[in-house]
Amino acid sequence: MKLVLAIVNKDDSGTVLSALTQEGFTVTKIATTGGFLMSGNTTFLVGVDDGRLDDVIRIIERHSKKRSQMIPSTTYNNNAYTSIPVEVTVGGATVFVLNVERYERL
Ligand code: 2BA
Repeated sequence: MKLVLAIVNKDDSGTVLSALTQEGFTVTKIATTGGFLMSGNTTFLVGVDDGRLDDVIRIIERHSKKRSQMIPSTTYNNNAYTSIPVEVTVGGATVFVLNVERYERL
């Protein structure tokens, strides 16, 4: 068994969640915050049998879009601070797959 930990843009989280539950996966959704942009994203925990791992990843991939985001960046030059927007590409999804040593529903 594996535990899939997937960080998804919060704008995609509704469609990712619906697709996973429709396909019969058990999902826990956590509201999280990215350390770089400091904006909200969503982390899904999905416990899955090894044989269905690729299905989970494919569903997350299908419903997570890449997007560009402008973020302010400040530089210091000639005794003055200048704010220059920088474009950052976010997503589609960041996925970690962990081995599960034990799974019990008590
Ligand atoms: P954030 O940390 O807010 O990062 C948002 C986006 O900013 C990232 O998109 C990446 O394109 C950019 N970024 C992050 N750190 C950067 C840096 N030091 N310099 C330049 N650009 C940087 P994604 O890679 O799609 O990541 C989206 C979110 O997934 C991240 O939000 C974070 O919450 C999570 N994440 C990504 N990689 C992770 C990792 N190795 N460990 C834990 N969480 C991760």
